[in-house]
Amino acid sequence: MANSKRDVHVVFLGPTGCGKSRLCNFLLEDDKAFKVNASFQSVTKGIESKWKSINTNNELIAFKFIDTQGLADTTMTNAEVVSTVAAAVKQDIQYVNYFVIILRAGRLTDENRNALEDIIKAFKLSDDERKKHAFLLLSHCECSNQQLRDQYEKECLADRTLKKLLIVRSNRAINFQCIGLPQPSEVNEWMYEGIMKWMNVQRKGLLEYLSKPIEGIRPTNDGFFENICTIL
Ligand SMILES: Nc1nc2c(ncn2[C@@H]2O[C@H](COP(=O)(O)OP(=O)(O)OP(=O)(O)O)[C@@H](O)[C@H]2O)c(=O)[nH]1
Ligand SMILES: [Mg+2]
Repeated sequence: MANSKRDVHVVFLGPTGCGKSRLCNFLLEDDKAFKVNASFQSVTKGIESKWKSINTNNELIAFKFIDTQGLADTTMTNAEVVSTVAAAVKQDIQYVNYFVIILRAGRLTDENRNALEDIIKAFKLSDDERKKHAFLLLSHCECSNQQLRDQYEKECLADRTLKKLLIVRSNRAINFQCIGLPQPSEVNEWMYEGIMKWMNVQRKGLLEYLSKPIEGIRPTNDGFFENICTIL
């Protein structure tokens, strides 16, 4: 039995098709929770959210995962998407514990860079205090070995946009992770076992990070939420 209970609200943001809905479904352990599709236009519209409770270290954590509409889409400007998403998030929850920013590993296109700059600006994520609420994930890394994942991390730390989000300790980005979440039905049968195993390792690592209360945060304007979250 858990001794205490805590709500953790996590908002997933990123360019269209980067894998936000796929990641939410994976964390929810429900492939049908949110619609996932390879499409040029944003599949998710506005926001969608779902709860999942997880018992860790004598604490029951009720996660609210908030999937959002992708930026850099062909039908709406980034400014329109950001304001639609921000308004919907504010209506849905009173505070955000973590903003998970997802990007497909590989070269950063101008469109995706602009989308990230707009996200960082809209939610003030380059601010030293707010950065503690940001987590950068590179998706589509299921075939990348440790050396390549380390190289991606270095490239992100050197990138003029991505480095604004990252918290660095001993030359490592602590709020960063590479993930690979192909649909199990599409995985090459020779690689299936290994990829499935790695997926479970990733789920555990990410949920552990998101479960940790954020330390050193100044109380927010009303003090009601103490030091674990931020007001939008
Ligand atoms: N191989 C691989 N495919 C992935 C990964 N993440 C997502 N995909 C696939 O990429 C496509 C787009 O994923 P979605 O989760 O729908 O992307 P999204 O960010 O929610 O897109 P929008 O809702 O349009 O903004 C789907 O076909 C997913 O199965 C990954 O890490 N590896
Ligand atoms: Mg989606």
